Amino acid sequence: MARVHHASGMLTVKIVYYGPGLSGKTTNLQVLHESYPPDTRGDLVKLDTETERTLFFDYFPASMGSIGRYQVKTNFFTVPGQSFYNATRRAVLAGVDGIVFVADSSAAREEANVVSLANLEANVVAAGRELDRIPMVFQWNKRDLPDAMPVRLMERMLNKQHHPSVEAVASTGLGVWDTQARILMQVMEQLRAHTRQGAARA
Ligand SMILES: Nc1nc2c(ncn2[C@@H]2O[C@H](COP(=O)(O)OP(=O)(O)O)[C@@H](O)[C@H]2O)c(=O)[nH]1
Ligand SMILES: [Mg+2]
Repeated sequence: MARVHHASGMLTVKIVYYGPGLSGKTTNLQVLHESYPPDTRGDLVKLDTETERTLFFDYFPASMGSIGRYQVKTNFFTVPGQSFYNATRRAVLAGVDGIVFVADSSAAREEANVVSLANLEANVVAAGRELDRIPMVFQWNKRDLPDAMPVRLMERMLNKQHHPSVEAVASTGLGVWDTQARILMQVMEQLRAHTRQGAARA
């Protein structure tokens, strides 16, 4: 959950980009990083192998300005998609506030999307949490591909809880900002709801 540091007035939120290998998670973070004004973002740390795949994860922090008396900072992460990096995925997911599932629209990656989503659910459950209670956005990426599956089909296959979804071509930047705006909106709504519940209990 989001960490509130009352003394310093800092609220820190963690967003994780999940999905199969090569679906466009690193590309999302690169575009997003460039979109934030330089004085609001920290360095983008990319740990890539020579095959362009993510070895561990990518990360950057950004300041969102203030909400009430709190300065909000968001840490954006990606996970490595390949099956053998599950320990890294679990570590990155710890304390996540919002998840963007970057699905590859290529028909050739249909199974890879399903496997990655099942892996996400298993890792969330292993951490003692429920996926249904974590804010989530689906991104249908690579809409430019000639073998892109119909969005209708992807919604039915992957988005059974009807989370918000965004069509994207991350390599051109299309949909990248909208995706993060939607996940941040959901995370903030959940935080507000928790704050209200806390106030009601007090
Ligand atoms: N055609 C197409 N290629 C994309 C798109 N987004 C990312 N890519 C490419 O897909 C490859 C894998 O992207 P990357 O961000 O490294 O995937 P990751 O493994 O999920 O981090 C790279 O060559 C990207 O340029 C897209 O929307 N359309
Ligand atoms: Mg990557």
